[in-house]
Amino acid sequence: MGSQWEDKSKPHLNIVFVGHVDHGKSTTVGRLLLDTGHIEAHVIEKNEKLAQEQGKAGFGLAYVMDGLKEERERGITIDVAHKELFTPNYYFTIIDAPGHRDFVKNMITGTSQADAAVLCVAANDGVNAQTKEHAFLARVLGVKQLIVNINKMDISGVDYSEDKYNSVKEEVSNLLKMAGFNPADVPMVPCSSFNGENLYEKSDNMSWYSGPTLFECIDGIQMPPKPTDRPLRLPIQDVYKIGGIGTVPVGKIETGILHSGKTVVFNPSQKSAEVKSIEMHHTVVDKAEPGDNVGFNVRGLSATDIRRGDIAGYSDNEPMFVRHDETFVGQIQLMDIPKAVAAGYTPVFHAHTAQVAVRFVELLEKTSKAGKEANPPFLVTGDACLIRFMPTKPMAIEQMDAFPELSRFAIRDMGKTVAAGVCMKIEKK
Ligand SMILES: Nc1nc2c(ncn2[C@@H]2O[C@H](COP(=O)(O)OP(=O)(O)OP(=O)(O)O)[C@@H](O)[C@H]2O)c(=O)[nH]1
Ligand SMILES: [Mg+2]
Repeated sequence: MGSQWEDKSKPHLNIVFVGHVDHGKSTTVGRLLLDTGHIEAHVIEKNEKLAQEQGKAGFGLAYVMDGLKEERERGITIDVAHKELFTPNYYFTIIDAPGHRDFVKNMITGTSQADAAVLCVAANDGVNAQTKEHAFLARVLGVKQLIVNINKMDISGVDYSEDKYNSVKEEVSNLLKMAGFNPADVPMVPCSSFNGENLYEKSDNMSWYSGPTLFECIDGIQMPPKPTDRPLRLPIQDVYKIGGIGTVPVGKIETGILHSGKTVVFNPSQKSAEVKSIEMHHTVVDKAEPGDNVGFNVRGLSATDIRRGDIAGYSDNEPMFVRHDETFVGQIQLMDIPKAVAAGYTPVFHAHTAQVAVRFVELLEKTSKAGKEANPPFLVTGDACLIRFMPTKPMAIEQMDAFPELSRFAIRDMGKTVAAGVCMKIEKK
């Protein structure tokens, strides 16, 4: 079934749905697609019948996105799924991320492709562990525009209460401030995705709310101007070997323009190659811009010469990287760390598409509620600190003042995100 707004020449954006497990991300996506005519009612009816047979009544809408057998049996999203959504202004690719803490890695992959995000927060449950973690990760991974769906307004105990909405809204605003978003720039919509209230159709049960629907917020997204006049930076998401074509790295352009026929350099692999052709949405293009997800064919490199975590640029302004015998100074905010950490701590850093174990070499200056402290012996949850770091292997990262979009990182340890930070200064040897 085609949408009334279908037109692939409209500006394209990737939008990811994130938030704590069970807060209604997949249901929101299913409901949006249904109410806007992207899928037909009988599909949902069939899904709902199937869901009921599996003891998962109510999951008919979520099944639109949760297609895997294990997802349907467990009633959770495990891997990211993609769907097209057309609005009057945009052509979106929707990315539905899993909320379960065991699958944050998949959420990271999905979010690193996204321009915008919808954070779903169930009104009866408020801000939870992965609400927090996903908000921080969205910021670190370069999501430029955020929209909040305060969901499940229909549920017993919430009963469409404006007071309940306001208290969750305040809780979310505090979180967003901590994560580095300006809450004033983030629309928040009280919804019931289960019933389809304030998603596409307005709600009669929340007459106290006069703002836009979730669909209107999504259609009204204003993206910052594309940094086309900056040097090329293209973080590599994956590298494929395709029979008859050759080596095809894929990724999303952060800054600059990728041109067919020009030579790119991949760092930290330090390999160069000519771009033979570029493909976007299965169409060959001559050039691609910031925000575009591309696959491009390079001449003379094997699929093992370059890897995920490399950044491609041009040789007149190569992507920066820190070798394993070099250091960089960064400012971090500790979100949630089970024990105190000190110099020597070596968790995994996620920056753009790279994942590298990085050592805390020197704690330079701590900022806490008590004020500032030089060379603190250890750090705990809530502290912020300027730290000198050393990666265990070469890592592409940029300074905040040069490429803010590639300077941010998340720190993960023992299966959870413990801190978020930004690279201030690279110390080359
Ligand atoms: N009452 C009510 N229930 C909802 C609403 N939205 C979702 N649900 C229910 O919440 C449960 C979880 O919904 P999902 O859409 O699978 O949640 P999710 O956020 O995608 O979960 P994960 O992907 O596993 O993190 C299902 O039983 C839904 O029917 C809502 O607006 N109101
Ligand atoms: Mg889901």
